[in-house]
Amino acid sequence: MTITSAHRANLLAQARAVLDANWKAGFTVPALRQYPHQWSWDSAFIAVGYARYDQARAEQELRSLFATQWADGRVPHIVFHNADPAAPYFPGPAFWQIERSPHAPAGRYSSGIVQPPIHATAVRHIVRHAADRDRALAYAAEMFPRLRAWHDWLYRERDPRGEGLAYISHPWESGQDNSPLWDPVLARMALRPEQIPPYRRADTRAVDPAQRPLDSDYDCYIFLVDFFRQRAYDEGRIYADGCPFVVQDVLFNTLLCQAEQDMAELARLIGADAAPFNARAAATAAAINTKLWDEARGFYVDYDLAAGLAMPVPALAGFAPLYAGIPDAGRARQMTAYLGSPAFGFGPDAATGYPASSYDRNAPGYSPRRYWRGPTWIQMNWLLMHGLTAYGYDDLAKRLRGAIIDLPQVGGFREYFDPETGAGYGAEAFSWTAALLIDVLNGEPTDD
Ligand code: 2M8
Repeated sequence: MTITSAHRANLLAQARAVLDANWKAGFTVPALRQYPHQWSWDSAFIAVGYARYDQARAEQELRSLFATQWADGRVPHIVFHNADPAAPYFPGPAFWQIERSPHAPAGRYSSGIVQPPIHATAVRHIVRHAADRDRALAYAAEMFPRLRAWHDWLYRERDPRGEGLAYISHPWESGQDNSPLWDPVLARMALRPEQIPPYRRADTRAVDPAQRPLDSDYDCYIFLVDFFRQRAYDEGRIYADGCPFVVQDVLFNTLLCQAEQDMAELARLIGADAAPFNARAAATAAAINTKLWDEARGFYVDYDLAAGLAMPVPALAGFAPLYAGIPDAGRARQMTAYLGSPAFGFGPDAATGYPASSYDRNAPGYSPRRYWRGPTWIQMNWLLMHGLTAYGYDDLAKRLRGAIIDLPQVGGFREYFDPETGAGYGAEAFSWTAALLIDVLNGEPTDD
């Protein structure tokens, strides 16, 4: 699976054009119509792409995100660069009301929840590929205290029992909004209409509702935001008052574990102490291995802290620990036996489609087009591709790399893809699809 240099140059130009169109003089929106603000983990993936050809933009992308970091260290999942954004997105600043929190930065606007912590990983990537290494090291030193405060917040505010696992308190915090992972937790919430504040969705104007979450999912999302703002985004109160969504998520903690490993490396590069980061990474890896491993199923499962229950749902995210080197070789073998099957779009021939579907194709509630309930996502492929390569599963890694390169050509630079046909769904001209294609193509050999 090699491509000619002319073909590669053409794809790179298309991908850069997507990022140029989404660049807003200082940050990049995930997609112009659907997501017209700055998202936390999107910006990290986008910086990974910029790092390959525009170091200044890569640096600026995360600098602008962290400019709205809260005084307590949290990095909000959306930054609104205007108080009253003209672009329709719901919920906007008027709904989040972050000014209720004493920790929210004055005169800035954001959501009050977070997303997976992959930012230190992105900064390390910027340093690794920097054209100007001295400047990149100065940048790492500039970002280092902010990244540390962010991780400190997660371990301080989201790990009340000191287990080494940070919990998430909203499906949006997982990045996988309507994954079947959350179905049992949301069903248990059993909301009454009077508990849900009035609201109107904006996400189904530009995208077919059949490719988006259900209204009943949105009711839960909005109820939770209301629950948080009523408690001034005070994590202690939110937890003590019985927040119904408290989940120790595999993907989130895997990315935290890898980010702590990357902090250790950044510390070494700038002459700081790496030991505390290595210690936290090891504690989180151990906790993932003890608490979240499901021996019978052969993959990792989330834990519902509110109900005290393991969540054995066959989502692709259950294989994420490969990315941070968490499973031993035996577990990796067990995991790849299932992951590398037609259930996730791997199979003996191309007829099985485009791996890896975000959810087992044979499991109840699978949909090839409804967002996080089956479609293939480029950033999940990118994470797993790295994990599988590190464990020596080169054939599976190659399939994922192939899908990252093929899908934008088959379905366009879309947000997600039909794992069976490659058709593109969701937002058009989607930034991380372009950014991670750029990253992968830079490591791809050409046949001329
Ligand atoms: C999606 O989530 C947002 C809410 O944060 C939404 O649906 O409005 C998710 O796919 C998430 O992972 C992503 O960061 C965001 C922007 O691309 O969109």
